[in-house]
Amino acid sequence: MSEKLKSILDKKGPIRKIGVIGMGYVGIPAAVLFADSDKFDLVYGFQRDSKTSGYKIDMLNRGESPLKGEEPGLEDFIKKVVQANKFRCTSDFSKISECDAVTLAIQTPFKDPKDLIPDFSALIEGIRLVGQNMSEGTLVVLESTITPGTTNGMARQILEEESGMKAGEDFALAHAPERVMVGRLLQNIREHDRCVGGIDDVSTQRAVELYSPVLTKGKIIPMTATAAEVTKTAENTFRDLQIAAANQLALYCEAMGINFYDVRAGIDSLKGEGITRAILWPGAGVGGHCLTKDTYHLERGIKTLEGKLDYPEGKESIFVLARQVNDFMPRHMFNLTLDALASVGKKTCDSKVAILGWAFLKNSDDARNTPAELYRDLMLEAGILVDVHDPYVLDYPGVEIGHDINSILKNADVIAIFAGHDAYVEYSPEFIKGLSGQEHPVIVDGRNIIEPDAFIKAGFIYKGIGRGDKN
Ligand code: SAJ
Repeated sequence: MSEKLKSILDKKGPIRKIGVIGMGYVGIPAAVLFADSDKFDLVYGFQRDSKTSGYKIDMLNRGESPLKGEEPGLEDFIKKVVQANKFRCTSDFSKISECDAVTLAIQTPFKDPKDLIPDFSALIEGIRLVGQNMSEGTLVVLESTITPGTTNGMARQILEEESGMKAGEDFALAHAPERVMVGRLLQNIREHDRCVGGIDDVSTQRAVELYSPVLTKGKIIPMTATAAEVTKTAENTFRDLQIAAANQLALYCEAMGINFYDVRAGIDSLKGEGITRAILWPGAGVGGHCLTKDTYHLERGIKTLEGKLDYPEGKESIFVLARQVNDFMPRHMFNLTLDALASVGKKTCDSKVAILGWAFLKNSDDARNTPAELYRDLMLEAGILVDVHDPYVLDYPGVEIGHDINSILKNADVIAIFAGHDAYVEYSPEFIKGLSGQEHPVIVDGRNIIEPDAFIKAGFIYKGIGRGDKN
């Protein structure tokens, strides 16, 4: 326990001013919830005034949300805290010096998963800006999902270099990983338990002071910074593993000519004490900014912490294998599509595919690492025309996103469902067939949202993930 840091914080008093770096899916809801708490006086949302994201600064200061998907309550909250003058968005990072606590919610993608090389450039730039501007006694919190060992390693080092101060003595440092999902950002922050891990007890306690006021149902789970890093990367890795298990079982069910969903209901029926089971859902693939990379952060943690791992010799990590199974699913959608086209004697070069749903999650505008991209690339390579529809995703680099379903479905030989948006559930076989103009259009359901028999009765060639009974 650093008495020095404790006395600095005691003199400084409670946290009143907060800085949140990174106005994205994590930073915006976090900032407005801090601002809405009467424990805190003012929250700065720090955003670089860049070509791609600078527009967010004025939007937020006008009380508008830059996030396009369904985010219940977020826009009202932004308006409320802006009108109450408790939240300001700025690109003036020198204001960090006024803050008692600064959180970083910046993307941590991987440059090359195979060699476990992360792209920490944006995070490092953010940490440098904090180090250059922070004052004595500031609490710095990393909310981004990071490789175990990063808080006490790289982050600490950069902050000490840039500030000339010592972590755990002159300033506090912690990791409090975000656990938000698009579509439920505010709810997740308030209702999920929050793991808070300091590099020392004083830092942990200061971070507990920061997060407690925003939790409604959730409770704080204090731990060490490294334990918090492993908790976050592992919980996403386990989710990815459970999805991979469902996908593998679905592929098996297809091969055996049975319905995965019957099997799932069967397995799910085993109830009772001591029986834990989470059979998740197979599908067209796993996208997003989290499950697609956190496994690699966990794997890299062993190296970063120079851990001595005892594991079956020459055997692949089941976590990495799970990644490969989930990354295979868009290719499986491609294989199902080719099988279906062949069954109606259609050549790929004369065919058109309509992809329904570019977002990686239903009813969201978030298309990061969307599984639909690999499928589209494979189709184009095979000489097939591809049109893409999504009601939420406005645009995407290198891909034209259509918003008029009539023109997207027009003359489509294949309809491939990649996101289960509510709008798509409403479309009847007659509506889709009418627009496709085909006698036997192909429909490939990657999210199990349509009723196979209704489409088969209407003359469709149906393919569905896990539907060995109908494919
Ligand atoms: N998916 C399936 N089958 C399933 C569940 C999901 O194929 O049964 C697919 C989805 O379609 C999507 C991808 O996986 O393409 C990811 O979906 P998700 O529901 O995991 O959404 P994320 O990645 O936004 O949220 C996860 C969550 N992690 C856990 O539940 C352990 C969320 O709580 C985290 O906050 C989030 O990652 C994050 O930010 O880390």
